[in-house]
Amino acid sequence: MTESPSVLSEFKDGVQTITLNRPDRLNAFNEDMHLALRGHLAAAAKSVETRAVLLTGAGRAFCAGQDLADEQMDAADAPPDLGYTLETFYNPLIRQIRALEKPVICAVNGVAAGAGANIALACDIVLAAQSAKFIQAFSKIGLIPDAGGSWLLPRLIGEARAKALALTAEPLQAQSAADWGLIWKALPDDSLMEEAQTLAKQLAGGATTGLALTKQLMQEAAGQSLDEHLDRERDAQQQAGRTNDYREGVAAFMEKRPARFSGT
Ligand code: T3D
Repeated sequence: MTESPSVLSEFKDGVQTITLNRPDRLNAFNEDMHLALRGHLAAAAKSVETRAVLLTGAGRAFCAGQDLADEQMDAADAPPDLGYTLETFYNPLIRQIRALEKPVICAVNGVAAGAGANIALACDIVLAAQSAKFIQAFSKIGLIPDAGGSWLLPRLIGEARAKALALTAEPLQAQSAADWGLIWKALPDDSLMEEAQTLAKQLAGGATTGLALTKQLMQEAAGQSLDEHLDRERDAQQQAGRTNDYREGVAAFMEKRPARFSGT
């Protein structure tokens, strides 16, 4: 296991498992944790062996968002430039997750609050422990939902629910999050990690280019007309059709055997 104080990373069966590791602070983000996570995601993006990423948290929380202990101000202090924090840390992180050409699974092991909730929601498939909850905590401290939250939430669950969650900061239980379509599944606490690992391993054994293109297409769709998007599908399918994995997928189907995808 490669270890840094604030983020752990472990490789097995084609899956890079990345664990936010500041449990005493409910895995709240400081600068060190941002930089460590960025480094592990960049390594996962670059590694040919890594074909899926699993993101989770150590201890009882997934992530409580920004470390507010770093944000305390005296009355005499000038107001902070939070735009800088977003531009330097959160925005690159969300872009990095969305651009990663491999599936990113998030196992939300406990409370996900503030930017912590929205980082989870930016992942491709979100599983959560039944005891976990999602909190758009920003309004409680006078902020707006960041880390992509004000974009993702209305798209995932509609404007009415998105606004209510953001304006009230009411916790949303994992099962309701799943029922609303905010996440993929809520699972019993004691089976979350096993199921997340099984899913990540399954995706790591998939046709990596096809999965990456699928992710990209889904993400682009909201900003395109059907006409534009049909062209994008044509180009992506052309690319997928040129992979070894497509050849293998068709051969495996015809030979009535499981496909052995190489990720090429
Ligand atoms: O730069 C910028 O600020 C811009 C970017 C902003 C992005 C954001 O994420 S803003 C939103 C920041 N997050 C929050 O407002 C959430 C704050 N935390 C909470 O509301 C609660 O802790 C939870 C609902 C997440 C969990 O509640 P509970 O009762 O299970 O735990 P707790 O007792 O509140 O927390 C346990 C410990 O973790 C506690 O420390 P202690 O008393 O044991 O020494 C608490 O202070 C600490 N902790 C929890 N969240 C944070 C935190 N410490 C620093 N920062 C936190 N965000």
